[in-house]
Amino acid sequence: MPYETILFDISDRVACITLNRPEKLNAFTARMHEELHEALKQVYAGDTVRALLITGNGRGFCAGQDLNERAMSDGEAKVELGSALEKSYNPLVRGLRELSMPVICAVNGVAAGAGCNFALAADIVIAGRSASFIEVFSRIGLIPDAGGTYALPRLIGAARAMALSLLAEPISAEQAVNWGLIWKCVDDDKLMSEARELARRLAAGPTRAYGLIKQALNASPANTLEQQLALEAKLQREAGRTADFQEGVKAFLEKRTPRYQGR
Ligand code: T3D
Repeated sequence: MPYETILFDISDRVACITLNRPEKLNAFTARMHEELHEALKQVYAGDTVRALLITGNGRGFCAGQDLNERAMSDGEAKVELGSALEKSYNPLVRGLRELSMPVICAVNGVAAGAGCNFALAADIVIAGRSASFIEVFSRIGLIPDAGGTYALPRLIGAARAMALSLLAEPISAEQAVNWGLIWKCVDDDKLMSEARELARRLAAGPTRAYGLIKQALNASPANTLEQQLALEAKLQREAGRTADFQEGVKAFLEKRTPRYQGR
């Protein structure tokens, strides 16, 4: 599929998806969802990719759903948004959360609505200092979707999640770091070099273990201590069987840098 709304490339075992509708702050369209689905399929399928980096082109990261696709004249049948979510946003968020490799999101500008929650579905979010995050939904009479009502209270607590969602006010990248919404904020001109460096570092790491770490931490909020201990034992059993674990121990004992194969 030739991409019109995203850029996609793979180098140094890192796949990079760049949302590419800069004139509309990279708002999601149906076409963009199709292309993201296709690109993620390529990431899943290839055994060369060991980390995924996501960013946006231009001054915005993503302004959420393109509202031109939701314009309704009086009397016109309303779009069935539940189905729209099931078809596009939900698989997208699930796809990132379940991807068995690290997903890094470099937020280069405003991240609004589903654009904000798409970013928060990544494993590590790093933002440029001028970026902002807005749970903009209630401004147009909607609720946070794309996993926002899941991620927000878990990341920043119930009080902040509620106020952000009800008030739909932007928060700066620095505030997002202070609240624990994202990992890090850097100067705008350093964003892509830092994010790429991070992605390359993770792509050279023990990929299977990273996938298992994601599984363990993503399951944690719903589990009791007993369930989580059992899950850790199950996943550590798997990690202990990988060639990377063997290499990690060997490299430690030989006092050298490990050479992980991702298996
Ligand atoms: O529908 C479903 O499937 C359910 C799922 C919904 C998920 C959602 O994401 S709902 C929320 C949708 N998003 C919004 O409501 C955000 C709308 N945008 C804004 O509020 C503002 O653009 C921002 C706060 C994000 C940024 O403001 P600012 O002043 O920096 O930029 P701007 O001038 O408003 O936008 C620049 C251009 O992008 C402008 O186009 P123009 O006038 O220059 O041709 C603007 O219309 C366009 N744009 C920005 N956001 C969207 C958009 N066009 C279409 N849809 C957008 N979401």
